[in-house]
Amino acid sequence: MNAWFGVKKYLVASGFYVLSQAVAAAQLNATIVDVQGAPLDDAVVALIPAQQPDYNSLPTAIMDQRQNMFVPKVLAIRTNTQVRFPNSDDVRHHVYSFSPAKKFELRLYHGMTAEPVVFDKSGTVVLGCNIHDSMVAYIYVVDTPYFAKSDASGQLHITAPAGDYKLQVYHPRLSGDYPESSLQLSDATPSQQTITLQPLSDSAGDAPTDELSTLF
Ligand SMILES: [Cu+2]
Repeated sequence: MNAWFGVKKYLVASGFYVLSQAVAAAQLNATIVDVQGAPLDDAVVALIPAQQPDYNSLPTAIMDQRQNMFVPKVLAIRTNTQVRFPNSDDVRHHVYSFSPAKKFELRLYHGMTAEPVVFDKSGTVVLGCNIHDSMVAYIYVVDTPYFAKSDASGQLHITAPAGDYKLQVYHPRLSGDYPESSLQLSDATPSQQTITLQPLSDSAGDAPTDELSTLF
């Protein structure tokens, strides 16, 4: 057998190997806790790449209203995601936000009649209902497809291509902004992170009704 042909075959094979390594998926496993070490649910971690991957099709997200509550209380979405706000209650709700990332309102309605809303700017959007002051929810809009929300045991998992990211963390009870940090994901071993959130307020707070009353 021709030796050079054998080497060429090897080079081609290893070239494919390098290519497949370059796009290999890496994993972040994070545990979100408070200063006492108690697990926190509803925390959102987002990994921001240096360059955002292309938008393919973005699934529509749902922020439901059931028994005078928003469901879920925390929704994480990528920028430009369309969100529907069905009202599954018998009473009408009037959904609004005054957050700089998205100001909008859906006037008194129930069922599926509200037009979907596109969230085109990253940031925190606090939702309220003009009728029910206790209704509050949070939409975290992030410039990345790589994000996840912690479960009841404070755990979350993100799969993303190996590489360098900015790590952002959100939680409704977190006072102020969580300091942005860097994270390098390697495909060799999953990254294990424990993220401690502080200071935390006792409650997530009420919807910004004071701002609303100044509007009407
Ligand atoms: Cu309401």
